[in-house]
Amino acid sequence: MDRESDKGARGHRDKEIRRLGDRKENSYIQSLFEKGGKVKGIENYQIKPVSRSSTKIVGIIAFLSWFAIPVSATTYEVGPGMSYENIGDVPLESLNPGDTVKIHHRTQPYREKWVIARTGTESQNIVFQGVPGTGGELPIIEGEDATTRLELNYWSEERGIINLGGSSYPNQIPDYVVIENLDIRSARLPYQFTDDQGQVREYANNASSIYVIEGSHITIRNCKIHNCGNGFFVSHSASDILVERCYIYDNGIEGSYYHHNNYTEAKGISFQYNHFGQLRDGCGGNNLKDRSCGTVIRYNWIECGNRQLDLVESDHPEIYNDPSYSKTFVYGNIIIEQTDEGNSQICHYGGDGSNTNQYRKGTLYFYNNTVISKRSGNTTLFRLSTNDEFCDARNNIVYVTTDGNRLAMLNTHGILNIRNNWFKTGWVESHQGGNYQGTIIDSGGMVTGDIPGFVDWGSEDFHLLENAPCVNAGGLLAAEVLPENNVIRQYIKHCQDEERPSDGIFDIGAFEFEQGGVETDSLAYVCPNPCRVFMGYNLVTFGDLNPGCVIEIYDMSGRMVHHSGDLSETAYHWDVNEVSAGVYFYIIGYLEESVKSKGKLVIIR
Ligand SMILES: [Ca+2]
Ligand SMILES: [Ca+2]
Repeated sequence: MDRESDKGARGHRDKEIRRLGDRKENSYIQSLFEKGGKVKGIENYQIKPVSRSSTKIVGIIAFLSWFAIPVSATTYEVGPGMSYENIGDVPLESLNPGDTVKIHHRTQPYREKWVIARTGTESQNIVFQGVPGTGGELPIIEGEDATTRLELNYWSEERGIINLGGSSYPNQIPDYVVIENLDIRSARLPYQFTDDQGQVREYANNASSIYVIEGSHITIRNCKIHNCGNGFFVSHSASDILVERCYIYDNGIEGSYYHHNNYTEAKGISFQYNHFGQLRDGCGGNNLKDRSCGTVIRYNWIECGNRQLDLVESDHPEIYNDPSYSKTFVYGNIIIEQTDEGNSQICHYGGDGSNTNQYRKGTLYFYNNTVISKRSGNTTLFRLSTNDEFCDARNNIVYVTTDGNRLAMLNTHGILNIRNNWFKTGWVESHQGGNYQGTIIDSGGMVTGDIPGFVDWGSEDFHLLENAPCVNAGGLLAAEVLPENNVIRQYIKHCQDEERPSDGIFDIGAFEFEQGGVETDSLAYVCPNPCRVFMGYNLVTFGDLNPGCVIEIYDMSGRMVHHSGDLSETAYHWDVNEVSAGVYFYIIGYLEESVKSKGKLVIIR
């Protein structure tokens, strides 16, 4: 049932294609050839399916042969008194790599909508860039009563304000496109727009601010996305999508569970530094719903929604057969159930359709998140869809405001490995009684208590106090997440980020205590530092030690790479011949005493 809005999208597109008349047919046949498709009645012209990169190479060769003279990048200035009064005045059908459409803030919204179906390159993106007002106000792209440049000719116009791909003219598959600094709003019923034929039409209920039909290397940055059916939507033909620093809120359809702030299905998608806020009043959709492979959700603030995270299956083989489908990374996020919003489950991982063979069935790596539930009744952290779904949960704070026994880890199924998490005292495995068939593996380091030690509950400052039980109580990350998905940043309210302080031992949760939680003893020295192995230095000396100490050395990921054992001398030499180049952290500690000294150590080879 939950797939209805998505299925609706596909069904509608099929219908659109079937009813294509002369206007769109030629380019549709051409696009089928480009995709290696087969056209009935003209089999002689059928080409074998080719990989996307081969298609791209063919396209590039054709492009180069048609345009022997390189085209230089153009900046189109849009706004009051500029060369282009409206966005639709820009020749959007002939944008080229490196072109930028600068949309300057004005008091009145731009009531315009368009398609992006031109291709940039890795070094020369096509950019739609809002230029904020003097107070930082983003230019507004208003879907209600928006008009469309008549030169454009694309389908699924009722599904988005800015569409990517799915177009007859122009008809490139967008690649390397950036959309940034825009406030994009109001695409859903009952709003209307004027289409590329000059006809007034209504939006679909599942319309989006940005509707990605196809395309690669698409970046959405620093946009506000609100008052739509689905806020941001990506369909399965897209790949390598990045959503960062966006405020996505106030979307959904009243009484519907099938319209979400975010609804995506792509081959490779990352969300970072975003603020996902509440849906529209009376809307039952999820906050971040995703059916992608290669999903990374890190350093976001995600509050409210039926479920905060709904990470379910794809029914497209190019996605569910991709190796990255089996690893989903969720880390460094602040995830909040603010009141009693809909479902009591925070994170669903697996699938929601009838074919369980297509479920994710891999591992959800869920670490260094701060999860808060203000529900009056039960909260369940994970719904893992079947016992083939596995979750590795480390270094997370999971705090409920009510009694601890209202917090369950699992719903009915799944295997959960827990390590170095802070959970409220009294937490239970499941609220499902006899229906519970899951398994929890306690791998150690767990901390429980009544309060995790937040700086200020009232202002939702979930940084840690110096004496918080979560400080230096974290553990190692799973080897599978390193190095690419190490926890090295942390969120700043809102939509910003900073380097996560590091003292070599993870704190539990999304924030590291600022001062590192350990004292510095200036008496000990470390030399040479940096240690230049290529110049013949292969020993690092720790001097002026107090006898009885131990030295521990960690890499950037928090993994201990060396332990000195108990020392009885005042100096210690670490042989770095076999040690990789990089930044390390050392901690000089004493048995039965608190840590005394720490610092960074750099090895250059
Ligand atoms: Ca909820
Ligand atoms: Ca620490």
